[in-house]
Amino acid sequence: MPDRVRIIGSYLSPYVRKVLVCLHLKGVPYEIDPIVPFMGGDRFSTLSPLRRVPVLVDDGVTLADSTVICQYLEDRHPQPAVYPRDVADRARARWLEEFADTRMGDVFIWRLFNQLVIRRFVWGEETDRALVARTLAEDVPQVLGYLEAAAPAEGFLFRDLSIADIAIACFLRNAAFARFTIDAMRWPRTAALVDRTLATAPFERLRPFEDEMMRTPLARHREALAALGAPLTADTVGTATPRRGIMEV
Ligand SMILES: N[C@@H](CCC(=O)N[C@@H](CS)C(=O)NCC(=O)O)C(=O)O
Repeated sequence: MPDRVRIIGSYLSPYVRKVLVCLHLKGVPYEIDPIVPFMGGDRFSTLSPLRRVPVLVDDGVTLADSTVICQYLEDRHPQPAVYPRDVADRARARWLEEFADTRMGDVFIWRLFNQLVIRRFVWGEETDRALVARTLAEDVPQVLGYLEAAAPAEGFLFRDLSIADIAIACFLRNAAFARFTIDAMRWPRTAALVDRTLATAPFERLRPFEDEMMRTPLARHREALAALGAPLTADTVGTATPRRGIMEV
């Protein structure tokens, strides 16, 4: 359907979520092929050379990186803006988005979520408990300490909801899937900022699909999402057999 943006990627990916939240905020219609990247077939490799999600296909444009996609959406659909207007604030918002995508991705996805969810449910492997313990004791406090110094007492990081708040909250949503919540006594501003962000309409709209994915076996994801009325694509670039990723983390 050419008048709808096509997104490839699971509702459980924080990078996919970042893009979906931007689409909802901007009111851009989309359809989704909700695969986890490890289940992508050969067509997925063609669309996403790093075999990562999200992928956006729109009007002849194919993009395979959430940051590039969000900037494309901002250029295509400037209002409402998700990047601050002021040049310095816009740069700082992009930096916080980058911090979220790299450092928070490393800590919350590749260590916690990967160890506690992906390894078990995709690969049937044991969790590395020592790695999880070390991450919780050392890396998580460092990340949250950094965010606490940047977080506002009220409202969002740059007045209106921006890509910075969105990116940060996306990772904490996955952390919650791995049963992690921010200690609000120790990092009160960050905890409140994330709560405020996750309570916005776009995050709320996505929540039922995410929750359903967390309790549904991979093979039944599409069927379960269809029952909930998700805007699914008619076809999929997914297959039944998992493949290891091609990138070193
Ligand atoms: N820089 C990329 C990172 C995307 C990413 O790492 N996505 C994960 C899913 S949460 C993925 O596809 N992992 C599969 C792999 O790395 O093999 C972006 O912002 O889109």
